[in-house]
Amino acid sequence: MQAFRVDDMTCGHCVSTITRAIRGADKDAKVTIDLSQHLVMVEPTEADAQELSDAIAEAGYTPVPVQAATVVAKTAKTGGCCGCCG
Ligand SMILES: [Cu+2]
Repeated sequence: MQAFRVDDMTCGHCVSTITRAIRGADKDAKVTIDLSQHLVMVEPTEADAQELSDAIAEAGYTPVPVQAATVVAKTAKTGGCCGCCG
């Protein structure tokens, strides 16, 4: 999995633009976006990290590659909970 932090992704419009950009680079990619954490996670089928990053940049955003393992660990830690019951 490839993961990017995109700090200038701020709303649902950005999410759909970025999703479309990634699909343009890799049409069968599985795209998971966490808007609150500004995270874009991609399960690519043919594009590599550089191509995905370029596609996001071409859409007008600033992707910062992050370690997928870090993202998973962080997500696992917070779980599906909003934090209200932690
Ligand atoms: Cu937006």
